[in-house]
Amino acid sequence: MRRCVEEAAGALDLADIVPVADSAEQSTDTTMWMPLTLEAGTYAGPCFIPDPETGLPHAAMGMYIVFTVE
Ligand SMILES: [Cu+2]
Repeated sequence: MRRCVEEAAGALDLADIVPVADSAEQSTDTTMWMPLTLEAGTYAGPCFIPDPETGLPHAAMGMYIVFTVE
């Protein structure tokens, strides 16, 4: 499983992933702002809430963002 994930991520070493923040669940159609002070680097913001029909985390359905702090 880990090998498949690494290949899909383009040789991303999962050991390099460091959690920096998390959030509580929120209601549908709401917005949450999370003030963070981040060091330069590349970050990912995935949603791990499961879809009620498929059970897949929303991230597997495209609900994530990858961004860079310079
Ligand atoms: Cu979501």
